[in-house]
Amino acid sequence: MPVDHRVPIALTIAGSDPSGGAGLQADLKTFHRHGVYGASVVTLLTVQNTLGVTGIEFLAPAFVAAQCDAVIGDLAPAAAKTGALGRADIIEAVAGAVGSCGIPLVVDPVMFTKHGHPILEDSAVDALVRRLLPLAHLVTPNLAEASRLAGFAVDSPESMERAARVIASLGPRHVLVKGGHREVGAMDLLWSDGRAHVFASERIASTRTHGTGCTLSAAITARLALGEELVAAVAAARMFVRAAIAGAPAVGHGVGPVDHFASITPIAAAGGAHGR
Ligand code: PXL
Repeated sequence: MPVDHRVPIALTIAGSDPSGGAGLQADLKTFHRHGVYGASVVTLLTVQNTLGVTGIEFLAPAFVAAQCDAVIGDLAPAAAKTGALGRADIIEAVAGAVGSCGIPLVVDPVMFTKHGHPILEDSAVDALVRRLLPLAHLVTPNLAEASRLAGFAVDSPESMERAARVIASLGPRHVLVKGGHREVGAMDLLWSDGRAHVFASERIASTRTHGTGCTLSAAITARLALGEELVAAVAAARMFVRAAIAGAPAVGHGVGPVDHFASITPIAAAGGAHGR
């Protein structure tokens, strides 16, 4: 007999990393670790391992849109995120498919992989800004992405806040500028409802950091699907990624993945405590 219980559902719209550390594979593992049922719409395929990316192939925009429609129409996810989108026409297709569905959308504006391989065509940044950022509940740029979106160098706490304000003016409700690539410490800045929340932590020295950005935005999305409020979700998702970096397993010969088995903080749910 099937058990008739409901499970929170989260959707990722992202690229595939066959080595399993980043992209939609990291998102699904992170959703699962949070007790959330994960669905995934594929936008592009990479040939990739921990040593780098050697190939990329894009799916047809209409095929991406059809996947979104199929999953959203049937499963009604409680939250969604986007990862690597690749090209302007895929962004247009995704924006068209998710625009009217009212699901809180976390946009990870992925532009490059850890090895510096472009995963968003330069010409697609304009489509990202025009079509996707206005739909975003939260956008999560790292320093390089924040610089590109804001149009000036972002390399200090002061410029992170300035960039967050500029990016917020492009339409997203909340902006998380991730400072993890600064050498001096892991400081992230969340611009939310007209004020800055600063999250500062000691930097963890590790070369196993493949997929940290994907894992962070997926953890936030999972927590939103569970009914957690945004600031609490960001704080707890950061802790998950820190634990995942600290416990990263030995996988592959290059920049290895983080530990998707890391412990999660219980959900501080406003609505539905899920208790896993
Ligand atoms: O972490 C960014 C990212 C997103 N999506 C895919 C990736 C990567 C980084 O490697 O491979 C598919």
